[in-house]
Amino acid sequence: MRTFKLFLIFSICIHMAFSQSDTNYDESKVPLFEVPDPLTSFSGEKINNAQDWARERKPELLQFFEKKVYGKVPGKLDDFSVKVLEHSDQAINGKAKRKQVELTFERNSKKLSFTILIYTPKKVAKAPVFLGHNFYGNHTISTDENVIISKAWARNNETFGIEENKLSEKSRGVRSSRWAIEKIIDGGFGLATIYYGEVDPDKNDFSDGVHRLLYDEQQQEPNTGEWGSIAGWAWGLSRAMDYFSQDSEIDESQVIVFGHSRLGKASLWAGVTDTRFAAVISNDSGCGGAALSKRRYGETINVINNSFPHWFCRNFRSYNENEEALPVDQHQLLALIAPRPLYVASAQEDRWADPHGEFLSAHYATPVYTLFGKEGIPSNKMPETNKPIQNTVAYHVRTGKHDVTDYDWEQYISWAKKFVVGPKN
Ligand code: GTR
Repeated sequence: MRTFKLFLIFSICIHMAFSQSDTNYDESKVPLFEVPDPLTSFSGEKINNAQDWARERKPELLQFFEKKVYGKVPGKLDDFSVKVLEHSDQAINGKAKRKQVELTFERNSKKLSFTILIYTPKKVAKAPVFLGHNFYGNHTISTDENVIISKAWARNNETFGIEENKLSEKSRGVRSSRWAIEKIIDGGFGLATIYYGEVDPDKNDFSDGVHRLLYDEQQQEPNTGEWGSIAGWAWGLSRAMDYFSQDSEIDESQVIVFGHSRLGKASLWAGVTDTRFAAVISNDSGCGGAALSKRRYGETINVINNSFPHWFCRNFRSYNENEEALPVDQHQLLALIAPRPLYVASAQEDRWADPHGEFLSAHYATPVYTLFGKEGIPSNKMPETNKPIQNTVAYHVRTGKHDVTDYDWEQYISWAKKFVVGPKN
């Protein structure tokens, strides 16, 4: 166990804790806390090898995060029908194939469909693929005019021309800057993406989206301890993985699950719960993602549970303003991905997501990677901005804001070539 030698200053106005004015951005005010040891079990037993980790420690940690943080999926929902809505061999300047595949799930006379937009490089017969949700519809990730516009509910956004919660032509390509498709294709990777609102609309309303397919009669919302939206989005990523196993153009053993911000929280949870994902990327995932909760820097558990009551399971609320009671922290979530490659990325100006807390989390997950003979983030000293550390666990903090940039993708591509596709370390 290690202790931060930092001072604790109590917030005077606990009741106001979810207003941003109370947000702590001062490193010297980060509370003193012990970092829970990933290699000591809840009963105090020391874990010394990969077998004991897999047999004893990994299951109890996984169970904790499932019961107390993200929530349990209350049943199986993995039968689906597949419909190829559109495909072409002439995408991305003739370098890629495009496919739009709709998966449909049915349960208790309720239906859910979502569409995966897939680009694969023509030069690779069976491509490794980056898979991630997008925030505003598949048609926003590029100017490709053949991408089908989702009919699902979307958050209004004046800048993107999204009104009355409907997506339209006006928003085509508005998020192109976040998806370096050409670089991905040129790098020999495919890209698959899903509009997360088709899996579960991002609002505090459990009458729509995937959750309702698993309700008992009369049930209106998940029970305490059952899945919130993050687990719902992670579920969608796993179903895309199911589909990939039947698509001959995709190498299902080389799928890298990716996500930004709330969708980075979802990619982490998907990577933890579904070991078929070969590697995991968290881009600026922050609180409830890669960042250590006990630091209470930037967004806190109380703030996130009050702003987004539908993201986590209700049990997580017992840690509002009560991080010291948590027997775990998010570095142990990261450790659950071991020995698979993991990339944690931050942005310098994204203080809300606590870049330092994201870095430390990757560092404190490292002893578990070491058990497997893999290299993590050995030093507790944060690297300079724009100086990535790329081992099986990788980390960078780049200049700029909360976003996904070409710089981020360039790092992910070069790292994935080495640790996912290339000779495994
Ligand atoms: C913020 C939220 C963050 C992060 C972000 C995003 O409002 O507080 O945890 O998820 O949204 O997803 O862009």
